Amino acid sequence: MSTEFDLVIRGGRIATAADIFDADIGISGGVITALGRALRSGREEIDASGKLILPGGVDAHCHFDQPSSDGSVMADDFDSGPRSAAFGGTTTVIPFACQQKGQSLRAAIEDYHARAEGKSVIDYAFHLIVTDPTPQVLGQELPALIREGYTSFKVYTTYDDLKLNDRQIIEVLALAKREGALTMIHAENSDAIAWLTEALEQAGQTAPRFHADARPAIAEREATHRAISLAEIVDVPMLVVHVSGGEAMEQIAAARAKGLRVFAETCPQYILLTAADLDLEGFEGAKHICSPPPRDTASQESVWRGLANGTFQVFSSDHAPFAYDSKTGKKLCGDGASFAHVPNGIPGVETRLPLLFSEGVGQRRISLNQFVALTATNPARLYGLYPRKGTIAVGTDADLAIWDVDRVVTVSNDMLHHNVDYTPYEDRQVTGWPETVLSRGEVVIAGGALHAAKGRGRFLECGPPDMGI
Ligand code: DUC
Ligand code: ZN
Ligand code: ZN
Repeated sequence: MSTEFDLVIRGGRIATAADIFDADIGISGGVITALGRALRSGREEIDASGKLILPGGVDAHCHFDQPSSDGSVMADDFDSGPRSAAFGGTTTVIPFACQQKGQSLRAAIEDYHARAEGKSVIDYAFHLIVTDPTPQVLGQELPALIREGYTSFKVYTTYDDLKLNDRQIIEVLALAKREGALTMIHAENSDAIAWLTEALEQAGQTAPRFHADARPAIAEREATHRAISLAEIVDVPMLVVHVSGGEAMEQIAAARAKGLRVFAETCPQYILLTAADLDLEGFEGAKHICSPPPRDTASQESVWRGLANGTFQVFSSDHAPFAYDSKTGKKLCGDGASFAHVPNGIPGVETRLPLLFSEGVGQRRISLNQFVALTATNPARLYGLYPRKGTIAVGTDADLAIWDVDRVVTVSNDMLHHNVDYTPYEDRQVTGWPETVLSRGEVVIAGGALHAAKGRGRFLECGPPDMGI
């Protein structure tokens, strides 16, 4: 038997959520088998001197090939979405398998497995979206699926085809408590949004920018407070997704100060965009319609503070890819349609890590260790994939991103690999880019090109959430 490693990555600087150290990485069988200096040879070697080696990112909130009741079609499927993620330094994605009302959860999971089969270039797991928590779903299907590796699920307080009422949310939270799963919540007050939308449309205020007025921070704050209260009544941890600013953050911070285990996620759009980005020439603002909407510069500062002070545990993309110039995307109901008929969501799976690295670590708003925790380690822990994913240690999957921290890149949609016809971050300059990306020891991205086969990514069964972070 050869004593050589399959691969040695030599001379790099490694950062995890806890440490920064210089070491070679020995990889065999797709797993890190040694960390140390002057490791023996590998059948293949990568010279990483002068580079930074980070755990591959874990993007715990992205949508691929998810149908909507409005007939919109996502531009990315399980081929283009994960490939785009890999080009941006992410090696694990956790998209959603969304139950349609009236559909069994089992059927939803089978549907999404069929959509993903043979497509993804990196490993993937699924969160469920529970839209129809019938006694059958709560009593049998969900407990069985949790045991099979689907240990997290999202519930909505808004969108008619997705939302649950408070009683249903309580039932789902109680199930999560009984079975040791993690509930993620989209918190916006549906009735307030409906009333505001109607009033705006009646006044003829239908341009994309009015989307932000229809979904104000107060509506997010109220629903966040209510969701936290429901979780407190049930006495179970919960995670609030895509938090947009200070109003909702105050609710989360207050809950945590009381000792409640409320976790929180934020996304690039809440540190880099504002509602002003919805107010572009013509219909162009539709490119930035997502929910909750981006707020103002004070909100951006609040989110940065929350990333630095531990209010947020997770930084995800919420990649929800709708093409702009398309009858199945942002222009579903025509160029100039009311904001209320524009599919919600923006792309960002490839730009998530470089944007946070540059604006966060580069501008000294967060530490390098915090960057790794927010983008890889914490999501891996919360969603039951740690330590296999989300860190660099002996015994873990060799999912690695080798960064050139000095590389200056001007983001443009031409250089990205998603199937969307725009990026919200066009012309933004970043410093630092993941150059070489490995998944289970296999080079997936190098030299700006894809080196791995479509479909090599494996489905990951998630274990119990580790909520001790
Ligand atoms: N919620 C999401 O999680 N993603 C896109 C749009 C939305 O409302
Ligand atoms: Zn949501
Ligand atoms: Zn989302």
